[in-house]
Amino acid sequence: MLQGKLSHSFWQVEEEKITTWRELEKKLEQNFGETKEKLKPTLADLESAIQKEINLTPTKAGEFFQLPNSFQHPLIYGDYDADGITSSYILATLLRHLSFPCQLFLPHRQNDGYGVNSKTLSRLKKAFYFDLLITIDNGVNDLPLLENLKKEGQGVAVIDHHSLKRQPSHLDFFLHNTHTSAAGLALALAFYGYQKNIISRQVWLELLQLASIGVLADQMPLRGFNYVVAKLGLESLNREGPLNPGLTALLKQASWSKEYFDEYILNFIIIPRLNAAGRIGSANLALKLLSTRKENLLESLSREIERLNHQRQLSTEEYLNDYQNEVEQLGNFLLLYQEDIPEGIIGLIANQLSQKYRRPAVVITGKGELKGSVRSPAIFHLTQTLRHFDDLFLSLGGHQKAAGFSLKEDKLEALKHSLKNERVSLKMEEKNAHFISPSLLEEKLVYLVNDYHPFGVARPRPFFFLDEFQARKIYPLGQGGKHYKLFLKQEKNSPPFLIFNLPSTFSPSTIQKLIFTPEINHFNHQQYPQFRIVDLL
Ligand SMILES: [Mn+2]
Repeated sequence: MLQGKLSHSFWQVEEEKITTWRELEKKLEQNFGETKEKLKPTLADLESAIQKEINLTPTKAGEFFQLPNSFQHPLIYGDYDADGITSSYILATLLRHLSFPCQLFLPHRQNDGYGVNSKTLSRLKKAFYFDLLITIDNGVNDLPLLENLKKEGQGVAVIDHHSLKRQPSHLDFFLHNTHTSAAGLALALAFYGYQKNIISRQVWLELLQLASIGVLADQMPLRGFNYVVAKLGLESLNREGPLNPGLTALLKQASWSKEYFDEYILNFIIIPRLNAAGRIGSANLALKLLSTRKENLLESLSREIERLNHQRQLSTEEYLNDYQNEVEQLGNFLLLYQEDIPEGIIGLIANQLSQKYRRPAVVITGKGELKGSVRSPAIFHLTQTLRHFDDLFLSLGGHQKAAGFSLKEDKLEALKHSLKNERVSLKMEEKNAHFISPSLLEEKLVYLVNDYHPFGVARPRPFFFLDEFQARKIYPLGQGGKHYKLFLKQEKNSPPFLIFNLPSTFSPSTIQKLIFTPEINHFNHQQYPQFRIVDLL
């Protein structure tokens, strides 16, 4: 999003101008904490990350591969978001290749809630016959219940990445690590399956592609293991195309025809659609889509998911419009409570509000027992801040930028009061921009930066500041006079600069100081290097 003149305080421009390629390469290496040589990870890098970072050794993985010796009927208990769905699929595929076919259950966001509870468990026992319950992407929050189940003679395995309060005792298998997402953990197990020829290369690559989706969906820092998974997954998506037919069907319904895959397609096309199923329908739709190979089902399920995604977008907008006057300002917080907002979209609405007003936003729904979701664009730890009034909540969880809670309705006024008196700073994250000389504005800059893909959490996209821009040629793009392609006067070999949504206070010929990011436009199997202007100073 183009910030226009808003942004002086937002950009942190380096003082020293980069004038040589060597300096630039050093800057990028510093930025990412990696040398250029390490940017092409291999399976050997993945294996060492699995052992060192995920702490999954061959011996430990062996325990998992032994489970079929003790049990006959496994049931996977997953989660309703994109990480929960992809991790459940990866694990189920691995079990199938172990000749240990499993049943799958994903809880319903509204009806069951997150994790395992005794109500859902007794429902499960009636609906399925299983002698081994495998929770994935949940479980560490419900250890007492699960340990009890184990005491009653039931097999229990837990694979989870949420923060652990204490070590479990007497489970049949326990894999826990907070460095990656559940899909990352499932993939680490599948890696040993691939190594032991339990799964073929084709299946391995399909699972790798899906794991890259799960890791990005849960916003894991793209360093070490997560970086290798994301990089190898995207590489395979580009080389082999999507290997999961459900993914192909989903992209077709989304009218995504480009042959090129990057983090944008994962973050903005695939992940919201997988999540939409669990937000306003049932996550089982998305899991079924990934699992089926039947043409008619691929068609009908992907169509239904596309419809749900559209509905999610519309209802987020509708509720925002209908209730914008109901948003209360409480100190530095915004709060919206309406009992009829669907639980699946309160996080999306909180996100929109926090982006629009640049302050933390709380959106609450329900009656009796309320559910809340909080998002913040500012630099402070949201979940830790909310813990200041921990005693108000029935439950509270989350991380720095996002939190979720449940609360008794009679505590709502106390919550409002506490938020109003909570003094959080509204300082926004500054972004770094390297000051660059026009002499480096060549295609080479685009390709150097491109090697560091994918960008994301803990792996920020590089931005550059240019203070002596002069346009040689200006071409309007499309109608409306808002988008332009500009060519630089000083460097004849420079790729074009593109600007979208030029604020009306600027004319393209007067642009002098700008922030841009190098990128490649993939079109018709061709690569077009370009510089996208993201801000004007
Ligand atoms: Mn997860």
